[in-house]
Amino acid sequence: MRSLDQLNAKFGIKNRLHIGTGQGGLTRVVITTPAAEAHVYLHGAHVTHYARTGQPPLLFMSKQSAFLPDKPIRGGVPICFPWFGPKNDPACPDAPIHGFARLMAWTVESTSATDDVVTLVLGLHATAQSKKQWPGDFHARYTIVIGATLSLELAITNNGADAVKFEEALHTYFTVADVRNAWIDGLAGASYLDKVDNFATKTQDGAVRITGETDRVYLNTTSACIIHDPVHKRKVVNAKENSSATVVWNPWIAKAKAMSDFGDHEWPEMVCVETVNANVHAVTLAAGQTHTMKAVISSEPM
Ligand code: TA6
Repeated sequence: MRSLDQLNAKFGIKNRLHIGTGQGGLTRVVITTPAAEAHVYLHGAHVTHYARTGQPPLLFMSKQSAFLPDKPIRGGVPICFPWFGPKNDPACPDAPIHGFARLMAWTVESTSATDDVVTLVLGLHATAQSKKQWPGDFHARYTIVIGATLSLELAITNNGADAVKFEEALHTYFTVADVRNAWIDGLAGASYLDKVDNFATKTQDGAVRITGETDRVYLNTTSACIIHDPVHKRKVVNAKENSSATVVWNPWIAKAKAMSDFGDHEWPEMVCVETVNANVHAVTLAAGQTHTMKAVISSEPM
């Protein structure tokens, strides 16, 4: 693996992109543009921070998150791949929740900058270890564009001889001043699986408001979601491409207490609105083909 000096010599961009040591000694890319700043860890290709200049961060990060090579980072944008949730495979009892991509070391494939934006491309290939949990011979390419918006594009290429089926998610944790005062538009009328009610199928009536533990998989929806945060006086938009499901999650009180890497009192400060292909929207990819899913996050005054 390249040293930090070698990485910066090859990929660093003066005043725009620097690769250094972040929390837990993990390698972190710090990106600065006129409109925004961002932090990205090579561990899991994990975007942990994105803030428009002069504004509170748009992404939530738990103050209790682990920063360890064998643990997922709690907050920001975890990448879920090649499955979402538990693997539910008796042959693979140790399979990590949400797949292995967020636990693996990604590599820097390229960097570039214009006056307004910085682009960072990270890559991940199948390994002998990953194939023990999922047989796909894949290459994942994650293109992160930092500017007045945060653009995240996950491209999965099937380099194997057989078709593969996978699930994927950009499991984005958004910051809100108080989730009890926020609401989410964009899902009205959508059908969802309610994971806190035995996966019962329900229909969303109007805006989504968080009044307790919330864990919903909205199906057949390609809509952008708008998180209204009246306290921060801003609307945060999660627009997406090639994603047919959206997950909304807040652990609320009991679940927050049950997570060691999440503060007991942090649940009001966040809501996950996730860009997903899972469940009936799992992706089947023929040999040699590439599937791309994208989320574009932006904010505007309310
Ligand atoms: O996307 C919501 C969810 O599937 C919840 O059920 C909860 O498990 C959350 O993801 C966090 O999962 P994690 O493995 O990151 O603790």
